[in-house]
Amino acid sequence: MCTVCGCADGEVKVHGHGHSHDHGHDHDHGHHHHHHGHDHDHDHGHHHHGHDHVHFGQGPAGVEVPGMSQQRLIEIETSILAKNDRYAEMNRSALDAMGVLAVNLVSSPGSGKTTLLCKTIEALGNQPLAVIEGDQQTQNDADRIRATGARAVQVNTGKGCHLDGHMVGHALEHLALEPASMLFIENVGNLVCPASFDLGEDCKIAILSVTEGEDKPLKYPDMFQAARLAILNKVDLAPHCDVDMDLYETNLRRVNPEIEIISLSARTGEGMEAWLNWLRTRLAAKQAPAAAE
Ligand SMILES: Nc1nc2c(ncn2[C@@H]2O[C@H](COP(=O)(O)OP(=O)(O)OP(=O)(O)O)[C@@H](O)[C@H]2O)c(=O)[nH]1
Ligand SMILES: [Mg+2]
Repeated sequence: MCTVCGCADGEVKVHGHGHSHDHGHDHDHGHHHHHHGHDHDHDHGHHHHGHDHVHFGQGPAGVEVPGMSQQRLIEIETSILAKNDRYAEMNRSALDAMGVLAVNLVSSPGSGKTTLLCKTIEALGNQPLAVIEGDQQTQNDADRIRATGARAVQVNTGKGCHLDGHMVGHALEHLALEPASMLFIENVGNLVCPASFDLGEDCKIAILSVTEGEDKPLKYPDMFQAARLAILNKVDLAPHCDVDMDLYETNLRRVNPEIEIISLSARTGEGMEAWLNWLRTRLAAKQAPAAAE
């Protein structure tokens, strides 16, 4: 049970280049279900709001687990995230040292992350890059990436609902990253849990397709607060779906006034140039500190 995201966690398998390894690693977050707080002080911190509204996220921990105190939940979450952050910092140091731009693509399932990546890889031409694909099961997405000619490692999280710093560290061992390359990390499709986990990336990019509904930033604020850029994908479908593009932007900025927004269609290519320029600018900025030395 992962109290950071409130979900059950599982083991990881790292698959690379056609052969599969079952690393029997210790996963820190796989152990904490043994730490049941046997203190019987149940925090019934959920709040009833007026009519027909029960809110379980209003205690200090922001989540409730039956039988655990809010204090215990905070201790567990702090410990999990502290361990994750150590792995993430190791990844970040290694990536920074090579001037690699690493972006963490987060979204609900099916928003178009892999489609966008395939189109991006084709458009970037000879730009050195690599991809880490996160999914609970299957190598489908890594296969789709490899079909473009790019290097890809598939990480299967099993019952896990997000990539973490430790998984990405092992995936990096399978990728001989070139200096000044781009690393795209496609997270498990999930608008909740991946928001909490630093992978050592430069930034998170939230993909939101126009068919998902304008209220999604308001319903899943953590994800959109954690993201530096929001991509509004599938704009080709907007005329068919009665969507209000301005309302998408208004709601994104309500939860994150700093967020950058690019609207595009991975299918038709509309808006792709703005996205490619965004990537090239971020990669150049990544080289700047070394150049200034
Ligand atoms: N019309 C339209 N369809 C798109 C666009 N981008 C992706 N799709 C379609 O959306 C579906 C899901 O796309 P994927 O790229 O698999 O989405 P994903 O986010 O990688 O999905 P998961 O990895 O399963 O979370 C596919 O049928 C794509 O062809 C787009 O810009 N326009
Ligand atoms: Mg995908």
